[in-house]
Amino acid sequence: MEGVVLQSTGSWYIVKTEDGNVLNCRLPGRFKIGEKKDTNPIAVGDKVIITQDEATTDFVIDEILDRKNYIIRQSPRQKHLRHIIASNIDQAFIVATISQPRTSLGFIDRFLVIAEMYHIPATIIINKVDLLKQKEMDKLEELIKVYTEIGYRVIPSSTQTFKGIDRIKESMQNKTNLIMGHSGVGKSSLLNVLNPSLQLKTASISNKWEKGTHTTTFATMYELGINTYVIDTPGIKELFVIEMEPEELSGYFPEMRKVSDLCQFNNCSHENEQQCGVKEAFSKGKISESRYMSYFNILDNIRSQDYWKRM
Ligand SMILES: Nc1nc2c(ncn2[C@@H]2O[C@H](COP(=O)(O)OP(=O)(O)OP(=O)(O)O)[C@@H](O)[C@H]2O)c(=O)[nH]1
Ligand SMILES: [Mg+2]
Ligand SMILES: [Zn+2]
Repeated sequence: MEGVVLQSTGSWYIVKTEDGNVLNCRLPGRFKIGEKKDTNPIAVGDKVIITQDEATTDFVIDEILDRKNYIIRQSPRQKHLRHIIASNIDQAFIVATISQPRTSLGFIDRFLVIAEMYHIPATIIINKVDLLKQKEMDKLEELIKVYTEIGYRVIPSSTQTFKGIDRIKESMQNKTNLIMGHSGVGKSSLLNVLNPSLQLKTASISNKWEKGTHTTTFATMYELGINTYVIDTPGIKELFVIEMEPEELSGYFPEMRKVSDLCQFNNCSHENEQQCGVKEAFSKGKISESRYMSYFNILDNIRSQDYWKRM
């Protein structure tokens, strides 16, 4: 039987089969030794073949079908390992907030670079806009301007006033969607508004602080409608760009990619080189300051990873 993994807790895997049954499956030990650099051999979104063990009657995952794509992050606890967040996704959303909690532009940019790296279309949701005061509204306008100019879709939203909900719903239609962001930005709350029958657990951020935990603990795929799926994920504190060469980076900034033909060298780092399309575009105001800074921050970070790799 073929199925799709809805949730993986490490010991059990919840799989939805093609005929609509939801089964608890085990994973034979041989998979766990597979790719040594991954913390999880099977991720949400994986298409698998399952069989029923005749002796124990347990359902067992027999085979993982090729992944169309996947999105990975550095494992938070074991930095040399990678954690597959999800696979076979059509679109990724970052849920960010201007306050309560604040999401930095650097975090948004790291997310966008990772999505570009895996060729996954990305959308930015700015949630909790009902809380914004005038000064923060100006920030929101600026953010919308910066990112829409580059070509990203930005959707301001609120689970309180329902602003943006129809746009989010429409953009998720007929796709498998991944939702990521810091803890407390309202990822699960948004899904509850998109489909009230989900009844996902949510908690106020002061509650999260007290407990020091995330409310959502396992990445899980839910059905939002016919042929429409969404993967809710636990909040993440930090995202790092990994497994990228420094000279590739600007190719994942669409506004830099556009002008890098004008650089004299094709491996231009856009730092001190004389004839540089990116520096020129920046000086003309065609690349925003925050994006330009994010580029150099990520560049520094991947260079230092490279340094450690060579040690
Ligand atoms: N004012 C306001 N509060 C919101 C909005 N969306 C969510 N919240 C609140 O924010 C808090 C956190 O929401 P959750 O949905 O649990 O956040 P999460 O992103 O799923 O968090 P983790 O599961 O820990 O990653 C809850 O108290 C929600 O009621 C919004 O649009 N406006
Ligand atoms: Mg949640
Ligand atoms: Zn350059």
